[in-house]
Amino acid sequence: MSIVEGGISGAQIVESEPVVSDVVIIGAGFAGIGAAIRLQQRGIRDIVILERGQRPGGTWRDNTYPGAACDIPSRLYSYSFAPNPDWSRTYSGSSEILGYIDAMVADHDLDKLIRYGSNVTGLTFEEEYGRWRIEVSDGTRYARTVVVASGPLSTPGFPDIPGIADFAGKKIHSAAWDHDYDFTGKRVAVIGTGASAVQIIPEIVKKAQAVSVYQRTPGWVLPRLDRPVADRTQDLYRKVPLTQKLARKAWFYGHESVALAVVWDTPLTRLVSWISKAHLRQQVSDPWMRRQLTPDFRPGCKRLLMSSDYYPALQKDNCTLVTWPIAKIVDNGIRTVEGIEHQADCIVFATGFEVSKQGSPIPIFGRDGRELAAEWKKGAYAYKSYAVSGYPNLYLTFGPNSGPGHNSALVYMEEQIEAIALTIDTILQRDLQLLDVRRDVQDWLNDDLQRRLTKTTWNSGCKSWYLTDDGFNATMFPGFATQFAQQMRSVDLTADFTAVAARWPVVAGK
Ligand code: N01
Repeated sequence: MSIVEGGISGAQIVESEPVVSDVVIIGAGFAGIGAAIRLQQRGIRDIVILERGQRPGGTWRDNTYPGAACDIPSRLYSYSFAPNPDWSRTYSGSSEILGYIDAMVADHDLDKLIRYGSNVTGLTFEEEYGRWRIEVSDGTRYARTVVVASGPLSTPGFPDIPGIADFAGKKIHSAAWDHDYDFTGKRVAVIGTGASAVQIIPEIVKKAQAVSVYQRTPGWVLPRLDRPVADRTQDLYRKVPLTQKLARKAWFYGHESVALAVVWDTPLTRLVSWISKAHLRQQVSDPWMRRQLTPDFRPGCKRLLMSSDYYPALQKDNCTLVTWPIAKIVDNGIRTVEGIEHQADCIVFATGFEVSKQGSPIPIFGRDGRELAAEWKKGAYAYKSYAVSGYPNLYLTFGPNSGPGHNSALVYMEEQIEAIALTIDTILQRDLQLLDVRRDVQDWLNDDLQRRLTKTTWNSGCKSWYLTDDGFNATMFPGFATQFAQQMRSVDLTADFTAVAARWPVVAGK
């Protein structure tokens, strides 16, 4: 790290200098909470968490649709620094996961750091002061460092289908469920057949009078082998924590091996499609329906779906699979292109999220007035997924190219959080005005990353939320989780960054 003298002298500081927090974290979901814990464990106390909602939990606070559960085993879909011996099932439901997040907040006394109802609308780096100005719904804040932990899957995405506003019945998005709506006796249309839909549909068919499922692209479905965790196993995990660590490791390496099948095209890819087709054959006897449900893209290109009750639900007497494309939504239902009008009392949109692969999640202005949204117009990029050149002292969780296709997102998140905590600790310890990634290093790493991505399954021709409309992959990491961990552990604050030392007294935050 080449440190140059900079900043302004103490004499230039005016009396009315605002309060500047050491760290502001945007979002109190898994990432924000995890970042706060690891920062605190490094002795950093002056942290404010800005959360636009009214409670912590992020995606698990919002996604409470019936059947919401994780499709990665809980032992692995949790932080290694916050092990939970009490998981009740292999794959926990959303309320249990939310309980886990609440427990972390309570155990680490984080509630006092969180400002609820605080929606961040803009970030501007004030270089002369080495701080970020943060526009929040209730005023302006300042921080020496910012962690953007708002998550890519936080804003419900409604499809661009004509007539959507004309529908006179009930509209529900999977990520904003209305628990007061009673599905009993209703005609329900479900649009989408992705990871959320395959969890919702089996629950809705239990209640509704009729369910029509609008499928645009069938996905690869694998059985989900969910089991309750035995009391004696939980006891063992409590009494001998090493056993829980080993169980997590076993799940981790089990998932790592899946990369060989879903990240690249290998003989194991054929094995996955064979297992999935066998699952389809076993669960669906009608050959025409099997054909409608058979994907025409490589397994892993879109997220693999894990469900043992989705196909049976589709075959219930009150369920219809509609594969004709939707022409428009009308006041009393959905019209498909062959001219049939399917009446519905309610439309469930299981259509995913507004993922900002191109723009930044919030307007962010860095050094010399540059704007992240403009720089990311053709697709987002960063240095090792967590920092962007020209935007010093600002760090991303789930940043560009940090998505896994085969392993737990929390494993990746944890590695990013460690890098973030190390970097922020360095800025504060050394009292740096700014620490900025070298552009040449960032470009070189991204060229290499994009070269590696061309060989992956995600770039093999299907359409998914991982890619921009132009096919740029700003979402996934082309490798094993082990390689991602290596990448994050090899963040080089000396060679890959430039630093400017502060020369003014730091104003303590509150
Ligand atoms: O959203 P999706 P999701 N007309 O984007 C369809 C995570 N997650 O909420 O495939 C008709 O996957 C669209 O069709 P197509 C996970 O990372 C995790 O299900 O584009 N259909 C698709 O079927 C996941 O990847 C868990 O042809 C339209 C569906 O809507 C991410 O969340 C559980 C349409 C959208 O599927 C998003 O999953 C659930 C249109 N105009 C979710 N527009 C875990 O367990 C869209 N569709 C961890």
